[in-house]
Amino acid sequence: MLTFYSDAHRLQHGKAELIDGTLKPCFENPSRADMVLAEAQRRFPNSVRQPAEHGLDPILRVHDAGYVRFLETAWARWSAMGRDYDALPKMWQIRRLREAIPEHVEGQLCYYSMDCGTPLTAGTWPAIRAAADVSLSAADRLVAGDRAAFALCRPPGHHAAFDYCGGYCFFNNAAIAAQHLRDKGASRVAVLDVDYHHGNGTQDIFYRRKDVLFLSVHGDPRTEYPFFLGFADEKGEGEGLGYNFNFPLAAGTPADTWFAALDTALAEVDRYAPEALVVSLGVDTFEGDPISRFRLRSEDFLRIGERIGKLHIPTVFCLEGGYAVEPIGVNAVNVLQGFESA
Ligand code: SP5
Ligand code: ZN
Repeated sequence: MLTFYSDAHRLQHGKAELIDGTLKPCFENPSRADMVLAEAQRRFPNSVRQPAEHGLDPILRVHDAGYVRFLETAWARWSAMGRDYDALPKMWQIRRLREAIPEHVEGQLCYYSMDCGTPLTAGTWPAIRAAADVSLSAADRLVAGDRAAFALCRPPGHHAAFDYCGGYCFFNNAAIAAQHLRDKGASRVAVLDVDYHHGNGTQDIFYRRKDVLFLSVHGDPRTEYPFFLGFADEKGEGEGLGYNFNFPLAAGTPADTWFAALDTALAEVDRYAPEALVVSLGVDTFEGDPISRFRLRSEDFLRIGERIGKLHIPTVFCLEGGYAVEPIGVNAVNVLQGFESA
């Protein structure tokens, strides 16, 4: 399968995130994509392509126009105040505070953010535009008739909702690809999220819709980030009721239990019979991940790909999390190879 990749990911290189009470070097950094690209080139020679520019329209199909405009203008407004360091929010519009959007860029940063682990930098805007183009270009391969494509997205996307960023994510690359596939004629699209963390952003975007099925296997939000979404009783709303599936698993869950949940999710995908599948491919389920607590080994990622491949649905893989940098390439590309061998 083809891999879509842009060097522009490097422009998103935050200095620090707030984690465990201190500012630490960002776990989500450019070396992650370097490792995945090197492994994709090694195992699938001559398979890497540049994305095509798609403009803002496909992004505005799933994101709020005010939020997109904020991301486009934020760095210029922040740096105009003489700040040459990354922007991080430090308060939230929590219970009983006013919902009005502030005028000041700092207030807007707080309004449009979910956490303080997602630095907005000088290069965020071009990097997230390129990541969206990467996922859109991969989706275009399915429209052209390919069975699968890999979007090597960075920064990741699945925590980004209709109108907020967080969890290292700004634009929801997987949701943008899923909507694009709908707009190009697929009547039903499924998004399967296997990242360690719940795909709260993707769930948010499609929660009231039945034309996009969302399923997520992830660490139980009672103890794991993002804490405030991802429970099993979130089933969708209105027309979308019955088209959202969450499979929260306790931190420490071993591979066999994880695969049982994956099989239940895959059975739901099969029942829905989508014309296309988007996989939010986080590999932070790996036993060696520094911020996550599942126990998958590198061989297990081959099995994930095999099981998804057995569905025989045209599939876009979008890279999400995975912070054990040395093995991230082997783990991610194992999924692709398992898919191709199925
Ligand atoms: C795309 C993605 O995987 N985003 C994940 C964002 C998670 N950010 C907060 C993680 C907090 C983990 N706390 C455990 C610290 C271990 N020392
Ligand atoms: Zn994750």
